[in-house]
Amino acid sequence: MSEIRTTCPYCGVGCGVIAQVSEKGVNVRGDPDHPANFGRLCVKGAALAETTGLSGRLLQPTVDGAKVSWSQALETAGTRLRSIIAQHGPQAVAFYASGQLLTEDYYAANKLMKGFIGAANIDTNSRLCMSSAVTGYKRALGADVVPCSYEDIECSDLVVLVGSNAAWTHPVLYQRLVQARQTNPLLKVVVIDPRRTATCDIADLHLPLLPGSDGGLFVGLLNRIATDGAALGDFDGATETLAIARDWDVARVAQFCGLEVAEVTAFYDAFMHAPKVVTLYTMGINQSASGSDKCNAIINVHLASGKYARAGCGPFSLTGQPNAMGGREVGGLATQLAAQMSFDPQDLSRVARFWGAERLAQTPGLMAVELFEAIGNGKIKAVWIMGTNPAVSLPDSHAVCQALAACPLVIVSEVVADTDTSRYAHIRFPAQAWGEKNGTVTNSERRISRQRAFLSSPGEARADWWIIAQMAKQLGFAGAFSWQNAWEVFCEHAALSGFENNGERAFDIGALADMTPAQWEDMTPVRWPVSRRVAPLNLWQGWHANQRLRLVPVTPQGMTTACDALYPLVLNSGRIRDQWHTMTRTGTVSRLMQHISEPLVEVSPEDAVRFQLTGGALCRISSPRGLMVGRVAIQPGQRAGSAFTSMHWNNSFARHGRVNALVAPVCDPHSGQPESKQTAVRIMPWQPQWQGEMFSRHQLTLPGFVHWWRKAADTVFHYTLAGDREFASWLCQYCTAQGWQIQQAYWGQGLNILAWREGQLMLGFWSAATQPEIDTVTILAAFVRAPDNAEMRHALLSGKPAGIAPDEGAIVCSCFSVGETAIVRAITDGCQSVQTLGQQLRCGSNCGSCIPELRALLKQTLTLKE
Ligand SMILES: Nc1nc2c(c(=O)[nH]1)N[C@H]1C(S)=C(S)[C@@H](COP(=O)(O)OP(=O)(O)OC[C@H]3O[C@@H](n4cnc5c(=O)[nH]c(N)nc54)[C@H](O)[C@@H]3O)O[C@H]1N2
Ligand SMILES: Nc1nc2c(c(=O)[nH]1)N[C@H]1C(S)=C(S)[C@@H](COP(=O)(O)OP(=O)(O)OC[C@H]3O[C@@H](n4cnc5c(=O)[nH]c(N)nc54)[C@H](O)[C@@H]3O)O[C@H]1N2
Ligand code: SF4
Ligand SMILES: [Mo]
Repeated sequence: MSEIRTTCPYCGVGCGVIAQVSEKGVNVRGDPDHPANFGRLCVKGAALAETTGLSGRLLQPTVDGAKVSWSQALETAGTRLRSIIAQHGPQAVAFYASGQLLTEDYYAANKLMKGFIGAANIDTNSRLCMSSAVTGYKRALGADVVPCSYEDIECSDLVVLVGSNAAWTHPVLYQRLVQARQTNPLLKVVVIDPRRTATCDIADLHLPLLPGSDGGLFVGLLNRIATDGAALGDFDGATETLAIARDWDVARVAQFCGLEVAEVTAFYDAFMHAPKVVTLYTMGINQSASGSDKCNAIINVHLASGKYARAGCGPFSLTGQPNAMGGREVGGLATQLAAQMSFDPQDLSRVARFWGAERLAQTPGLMAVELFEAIGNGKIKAVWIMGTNPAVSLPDSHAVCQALAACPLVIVSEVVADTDTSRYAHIRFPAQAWGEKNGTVTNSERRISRQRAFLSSPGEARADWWIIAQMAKQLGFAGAFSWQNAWEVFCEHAALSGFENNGERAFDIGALADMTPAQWEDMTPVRWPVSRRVAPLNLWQGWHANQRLRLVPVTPQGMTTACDALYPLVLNSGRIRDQWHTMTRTGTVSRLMQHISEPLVEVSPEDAVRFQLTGGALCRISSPRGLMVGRVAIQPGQRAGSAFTSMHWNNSFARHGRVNALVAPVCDPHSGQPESKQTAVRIMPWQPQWQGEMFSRHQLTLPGFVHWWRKAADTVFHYTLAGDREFASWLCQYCTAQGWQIQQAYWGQGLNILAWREGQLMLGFWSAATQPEIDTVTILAAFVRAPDNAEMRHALLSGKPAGIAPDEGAIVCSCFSVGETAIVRAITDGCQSVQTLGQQLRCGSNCGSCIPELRALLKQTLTLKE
């Protein structure tokens, strides 16, 4: 049995993982020595072993739908790319990469595109995620430097979480905060979010501000700091910045943000009185048409108050993806050069000399949304997409899909065979997945960790950097891409960061360039800089030419979208606890689907009345761009006038599940980041003619008139269905065509169907006027071992055979599969705290992500009991 230390491939916390491989399979646990997590894992990390199976994987290259060898695929891709470049020039080519690639992959892609193809049209999904934060830091500090570490959070007096649902999205870091609060009861927590999230569980103060209004809140705070006597003259831009802030008194802020004056004052007092403050900010701030200004409004208050560059202080943008930071380091964004350099003449010359590149791109390239617009209008004729699923994650999905459908050459590097994006690919390259690949990632606190392979590569899967290097050879650049392994790529990247760097450039890991292969193998997590010069980061000097930090004048802006009588509601979108983005990996693990298995649309009780919505019923949400179907969840923590849904569902897991079908491509003018969090929509109840649940041994292509969601189940495919047209005849025809025997019966208001092949249950369908209540456990058991006699088969047809275990309810604790029913029962029977629930049922005793929900159930059930 071997044990390998590696890093979790999900969020930017960057937890260390120990993977064990034995005859029994893969087992993972948290690495107790990793400084990001000290042994903890959240539920997604803990379920990593379940994602290492090969079902659904892309294992062989394909060209125009046919499986081919690597040499055929590379040759065809090379010929087609060369011909497009020869005819239309390098600007007709684009790469669209991802913060989920390893640093080595990312470095290789950036080098090929900017240095050798000779255009800077390489952008990444980090444009949808971190680019406002990058702009914020660069404008204030002169470089993209995150000036905080996780320890700062633990030793602070006040932690402000703004636009972050860290309890669900950075769970291990959140648990570190929970623990710090237990050790230090004086540590206070403020959460700023239009909705009451699980993160609010530990908040001393929650400000449910109007969507998009954060700029006003922080500009008003700067006014308070100045009024209380801070010396703002120490910064460039102070006069202009303060001139605007002076107009933002508490009354104006309260009105702009839709908050009470007392709430705003309470926050300002807490900030002023706490000697040390860390502000954590993520997508509620970045994903906005004024996202970079909001980032600077936050940085401004930390600089002006001096709560910066010392332990327990600072403006801390948390990265989302495991290697968003690595992407920023290698210059993966179209607006940067490699090693965090810019397009100024000195940097251009330096990079060109280092690479030996004769046609290095001289100007920035197109940013994500512009890039897909350019594909749509035919300016870009070839795009290579690696490690991201833009058909789901970019705004205005229909336009993105149309653009891809019309693009003469779409290449996709993927680990999964079928995604919404790869359906448009002419050429598909199979990439190594987590557990198979080697390289480095950098987490939110600038800590570089190794990802190490512990599984051999299945089929024809190859490392992403290798695929890029092979393509470089096809295009005639073999000499500059002759690496034999990821270590060589990393050393080149490290050397470039230290090349002619006397401290002018913050990103310097030059000292790592000399690592031997053995040292690289044993590399332990390290925060940059790791320079050859002994020089720590001088955060007070920054990296502007005049060595002064800047306050950036911010005029607060609300959201861009305007609600009106037709589209009266603001739709907010984000993450749920147990899913990762477009679900290609987490969506197939049944344990991770038990918490929330459908696209829920959370509305306030007021809006439920206003729009005649019933909790648990279906609804349609639409904007001028598109439509989405979800299930209504009435949430008192939801601000009236806005609704929330997740960003995860897509055409591989649902019909009409993509939230980005509704979102307009409105972007921040400085960072190019789209406003994914605020879209004006209309919401309507949908009462279909019938609703059904279906389990099938095979994946089905359902007819267009049926609405469906696919859910992970262990042995079979589970679909939730609904429709306005009769479906049973289609289904019977399908089963008959397979040669299966059909058993059907009208049951209540619905029709139920079972299909058998030689005594084996192949498919089961249960329908009703509303969602049919069925016993999933028994049904799944019937797929493993078919009922022995006709009576039991008939009972199965009812969907709720008698004498079976009661329904678990929604799974609250995914680590130990503990359902709501059991938890409520335990509380009714006397459990009064999260601890006793943990002792009795084990729930909440592993990763702790479900503790906010356990607390909510305790509160709710104990109140009912009283
Ligand atoms: N479980 C899980 N975890 C993840 C991911 C995942 O897919 N699943 N993805 C990772 C990635 S790439 C990222 S970027 C991070 C994102 O991490 P987060 O940013 O924490 O996640 P989101 O749910 O996108 O949005 C955070 C919050 O912003 C709030 N918000 C919306 N509008 C506003 C506003 O105007 N003002 C304020 N103050 N708040 C607002 C939303 O209500 C939401 O609660 O998560 C990472 N972690
Ligand atoms: N409305 C709305 N839209 C959003 C957001 C939002 O909050 N609201 N959030 C935005 C944010 S912050 C982000 S980060 C994006 C995320 O959106 P995406 O990046 O599009 O989502 P993923 O599902 O993570 O896509 C990663 C793809 O890479 C594949 N993959 C995994 N590992 C590898 C590998 O090693 N190599 C290769 N070649 N492929 C691999 C996966 O199978 C998957 O298809 O979505 C953005 N879109
Ligand atoms: S907190 Fe993030 S990095 Fe850590 S185990 Fe969970 S998903 Fe992985
Ligand atoms: Mo992200």
